[in-house]
Amino acid sequence: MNEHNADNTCWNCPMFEFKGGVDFRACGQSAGEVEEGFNMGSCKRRPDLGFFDPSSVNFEECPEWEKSEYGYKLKKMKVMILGIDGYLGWSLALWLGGLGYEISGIDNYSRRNWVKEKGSHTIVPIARMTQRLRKAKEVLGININFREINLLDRNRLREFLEEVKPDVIVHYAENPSAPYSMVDDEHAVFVQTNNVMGTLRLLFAIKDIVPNTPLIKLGTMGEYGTPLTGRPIFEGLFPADAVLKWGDREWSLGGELTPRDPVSFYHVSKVQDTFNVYEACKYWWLRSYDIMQGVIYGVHIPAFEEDDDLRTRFDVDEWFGTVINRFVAQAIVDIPLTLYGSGHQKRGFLALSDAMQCMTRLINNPPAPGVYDVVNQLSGVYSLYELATTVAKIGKEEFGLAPKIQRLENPRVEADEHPYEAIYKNLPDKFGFKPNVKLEEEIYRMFKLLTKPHIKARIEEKKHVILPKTHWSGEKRESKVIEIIDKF
Ligand code: USQ
Repeated sequence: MNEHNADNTCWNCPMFEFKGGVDFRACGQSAGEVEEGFNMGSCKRRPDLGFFDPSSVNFEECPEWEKSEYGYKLKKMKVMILGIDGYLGWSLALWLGGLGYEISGIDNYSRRNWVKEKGSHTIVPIARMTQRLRKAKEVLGININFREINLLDRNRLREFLEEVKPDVIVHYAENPSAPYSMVDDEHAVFVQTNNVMGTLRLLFAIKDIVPNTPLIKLGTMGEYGTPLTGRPIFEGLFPADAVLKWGDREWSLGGELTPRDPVSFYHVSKVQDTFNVYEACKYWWLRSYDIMQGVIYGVHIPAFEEDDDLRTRFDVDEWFGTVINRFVAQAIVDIPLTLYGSGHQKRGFLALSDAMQCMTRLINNPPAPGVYDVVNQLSGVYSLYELATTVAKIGKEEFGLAPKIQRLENPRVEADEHPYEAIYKNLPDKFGFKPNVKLEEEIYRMFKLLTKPHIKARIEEKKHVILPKTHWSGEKRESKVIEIIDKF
């Protein structure tokens, strides 16, 4: 079968260095006099080719790109993961390391500290970074070039980029919690400063040091909100044939950014990032995929099974736990599953290992210079009620538990009755993504791991930080129970 990225050319490859005078700008303005041979350049890996037209070589023909399970991949591609100590960052490091990518990364351990601030800990124990790195090398043969760096530390970030000169950058280094951003003004200001300014620092550093290096940036489906008209949630940009109709006039909307309606100050930070990344691609011809990721769940990638010190973190507290992960933990320690509001809210979801597959496929398909593109990264849409009952049934039938569901007064401000038509075609259609993990299968795996006595004990120990107390109104109190459901 033809690999989905076989026809990509040197336009997409970060090894290609343009000769200069090229005008990639999205706005289409001329850069002035364009010298002859403007679309020529050379290859960093194959200097013997001299100057050539980037359209003349494709991935299938290039010996630097080899066939892999996820399309053609650049040999020994250097991937830098920002936020490598987190739930996703650590998983991606091991996943890609196992596939032969060269891994580097930064982190300042802030996730560990934020969870500590809540009085919680990761339910699945994780090792210190030195031990993680040692085990990755000993057990999996993966060398990770790690540096403790805060993304906002301009000089150290730049030094590390200079040292590594990555072929692609994955940016996970943000505070990911909606409730954390809604605690008070200190937290809201922190989240927006940390996330938005960190990304802005990064964009300038890429422009100055590695302008050919694609940025794969983690955004969120929560940027879009839940449009009550039921209009489809497109992938970041309107499709070419979308029109705006007003009175008897009509305009094309094709290619414009779609409206955003974020659902917390955290989600607002992601919207701001979207604009900053979009602008950077326009002004400086940077290249980026902005990933509108759904809620991730799960505990599994194959590397985790090799050694307990290789596992990734797993949070279930009210700030950092996400909904499916929390439900499973709640079922295990007899807390009725906390369904906020009506429970009819719909969201997009994706299992951890499917998220890793998506990232690999995006990395293997670098965007061309100046390209800002968006993918909605999810594999299914569920209502929260459906999820709660699925978790409860598996807990009951497979693990002998007696879970209940509690409908709670919603601490958040969000629509709980709404249409939801998320479009998520780019990853399967353009990048060849095929979800491998079924919801029930991953929930089963989660139960299996979390019911181990030492892990169950760690949930018990933090039972007091599971119920939501952070209201979008600013109040700090438990939510009232509206209904207990024990039949499903
Ligand atoms: N919810 C419950 N019960 C709970 C926790 C949450 O009913 O115990 C509900 C929330 O009200 C919300 C939905 O579940 O309607 C999702 O909440 P969540 O806490 O699992 O996820 P969210 O706050 O949306 O944020 C998470 C990640 C964030 C990412 C986002 C993707 O923390 O970093 O951006 O998922 S998305 O939801 O698609 O925006």
